[in-house]
Amino acid sequence: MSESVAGWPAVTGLPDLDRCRVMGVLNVTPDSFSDGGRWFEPAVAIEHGMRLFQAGADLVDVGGESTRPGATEVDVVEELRRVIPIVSALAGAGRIVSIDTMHAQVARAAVEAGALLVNDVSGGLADPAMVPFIATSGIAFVVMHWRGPSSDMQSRTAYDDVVADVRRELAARLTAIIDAGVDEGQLIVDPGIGFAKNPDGDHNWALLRHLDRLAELGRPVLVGASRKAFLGRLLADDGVPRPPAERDHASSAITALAAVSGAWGVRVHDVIADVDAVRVAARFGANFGSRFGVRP
Ligand code: PMM
Repeated sequence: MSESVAGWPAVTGLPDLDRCRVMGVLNVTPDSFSDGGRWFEPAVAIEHGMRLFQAGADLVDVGGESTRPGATEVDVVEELRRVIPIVSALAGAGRIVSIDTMHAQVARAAVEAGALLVNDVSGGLADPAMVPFIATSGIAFVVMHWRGPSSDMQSRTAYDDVVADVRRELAARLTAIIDAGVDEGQLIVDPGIGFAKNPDGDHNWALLRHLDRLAELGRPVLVGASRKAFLGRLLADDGVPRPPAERDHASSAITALAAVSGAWGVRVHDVIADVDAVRVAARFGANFGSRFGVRP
């Protein structure tokens, strides 16, 4: 396995960086939990994507289907209509684009349009054609921890030990995906913060505290905690959860902690603050020798 300059395993087709990557979120949906509808018009979405890059995002994750708890599936034709013009425009401008989709057909079209990474919240489980496409294309692939569709994922939150169970389930996915012909170097893992995790947030906090256990799987770890409900609950005033758009400072604090803990990347909405958080963490981590797989 080749090593990147920072000690993280290299990922096929993606440039090396000596710090945690900042992946900006671009949801081209009418109904995502934190920014639904804001970037639904193509021209507005492209402009927002370019703004994320100008703010310092290393890559932008374009998604056309909301995965919030209770969300229903989007028709593939509609998903293609939403995301492909955006991927084409951003990739055509020489930027690194990731496609957030559970559909192989959308992943294929996005890769043809220039995407360098496929981010599948189902880890290849939702569409049987996804893993074969990843194997033949050789494209980088995010394998997120997933226990079932968003429509009923909150009924799948039983764990004996959430860190050990998520790690074991991710390891099983990696093995199955590699056995299906995908090269290990294509793979990134993600604990799936907020996906089939308990509503009070304990599962999410345990996973964030033990990113090192996930890093032991031998692949880079991506973390998507930005603006999620467990932060709204943490920051609740008089029992009323803080709304998504007011969770960015807490999200950036998680970015700094995740980066120091060895996260390869963070998937975030408020890119400017997170880029600064990553720079702080890189300096802080370097002082303490905290790098991927190495305990400070
Ligand atoms: N979370 C969301 C969507 N896509 N992808 C990865 N790899 N990890 C995540 O945690 C993740 C994801 C849901 O959040 P959003 O509605 O803000 O996009």
